Amino acid sequence: MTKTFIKQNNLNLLLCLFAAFMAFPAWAQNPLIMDQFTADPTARVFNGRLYVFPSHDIVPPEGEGRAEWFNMADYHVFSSDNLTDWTDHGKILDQKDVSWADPEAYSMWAPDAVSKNGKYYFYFPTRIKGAGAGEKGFSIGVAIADKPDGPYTPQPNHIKGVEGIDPNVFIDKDGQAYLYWSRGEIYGVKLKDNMLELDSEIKTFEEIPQKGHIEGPFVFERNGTYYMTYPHVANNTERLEYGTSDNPMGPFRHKGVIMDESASGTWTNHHSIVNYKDQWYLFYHDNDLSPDFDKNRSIRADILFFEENGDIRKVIPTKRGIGTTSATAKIQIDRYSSKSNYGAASVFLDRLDPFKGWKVVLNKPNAWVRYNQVDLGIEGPGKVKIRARSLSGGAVALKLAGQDDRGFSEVTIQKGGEWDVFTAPVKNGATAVQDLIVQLISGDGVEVDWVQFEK
Ligand code: FUB
Repeated sequence: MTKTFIKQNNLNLLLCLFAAFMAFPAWAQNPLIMDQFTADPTARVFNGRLYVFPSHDIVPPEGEGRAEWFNMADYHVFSSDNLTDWTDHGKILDQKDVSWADPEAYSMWAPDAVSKNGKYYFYFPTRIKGAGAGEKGFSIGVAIADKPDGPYTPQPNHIKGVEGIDPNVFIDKDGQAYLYWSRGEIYGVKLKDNMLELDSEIKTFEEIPQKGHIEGPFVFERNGTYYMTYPHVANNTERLEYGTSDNPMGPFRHKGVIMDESASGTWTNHHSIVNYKDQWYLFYHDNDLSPDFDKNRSIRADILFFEENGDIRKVIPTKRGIGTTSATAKIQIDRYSSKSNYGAASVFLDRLDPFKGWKVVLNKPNAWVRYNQVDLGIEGPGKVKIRARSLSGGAVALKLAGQDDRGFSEVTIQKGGEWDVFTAPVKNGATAVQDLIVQLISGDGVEVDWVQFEK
């Protein structure tokens, strides 16, 4: 991983310089962001656009930060209006810009952002200057902006009376704002209209599980029910759980699990739940771009459904994620929705550099992967390009879900073993939003990086 770490540091520097001048597009699928580590995503809808405020895990400069631990110096904000194309608006706050914070703590942990009275309030935890180590040294600060993507001006002091991490602000329908946070337990309090000061006694939610680490509260309301959701270690690592109440200050009745422990073994999870264009989504994180170190995380998103009685249906993490992919984009079929249970796998293009992404390996007769929600347009494409390689040569068929013949295109991958782009014509009739299947139809093995359609 050393090479990856050095590359990541250089990349961070370049990104900061670049971001200072312009916003630029990021990637889609899971993980959502492919050019830097991101964690603890809070998704919010402002002015019809979805914004994500994550933490920004980094590998700190030599001799700084804390080895083998979370290291975060700043925050970026990302946004999208189609959940596929993400814009990185660049850095919105740095530990060095916060006068009350330890500028060398690398502890800009999980944030939140809300809008009130035409302003944007960004809540972030970090370590207080001179407070020493450990969660006890943390408080929560606020930075204010006129636009969701900043510039944000931090308040000169942290919120008086708050010690802890993982701020979450919920504004009820009557305009009352509540601040929740964690430090061993979950706490909540009313906020004054200025969004900067406490306006009630602090309540400890003792009804929420007391055994096993708990943090990261996220409260939202749906149909008059208040959902308190949080990561909790019931067994080995954090899983996402929730309780409900008819009052934002509880008591909350424990209801169940939203997402099981991560299959990767990543110890933390941290999430938010948002409704965008009439669909609910769960934003969370895992260690996709850092398989050997779970403190360098990557944000993900998947669709979330409610049962008729208001219960949350468990979310199964996917590679495919959310949003529709244009057929004319490089479709990363290694982020598949499903695959045959034989001869199909997603593996890194370069194990030493996860930021290069993945490829699909098809190496058993008829092995396939399926990638949902590809927009082929009204007229449909005329040609397909595939970046692929095969030692002994082979061919893949492109099919639409439900097509049982050889599909609407067949692409021959010449024998050789070097990566190349292979093209083939596409039959008429492949139009609209469809689920795409890529299937091995001849040869012993083919690796595919991406698929892209053209007119
Ligand atoms: O990102 C640092 C910490 O890890 C967060 O504050 C926690 O919620 C956990 O995700």
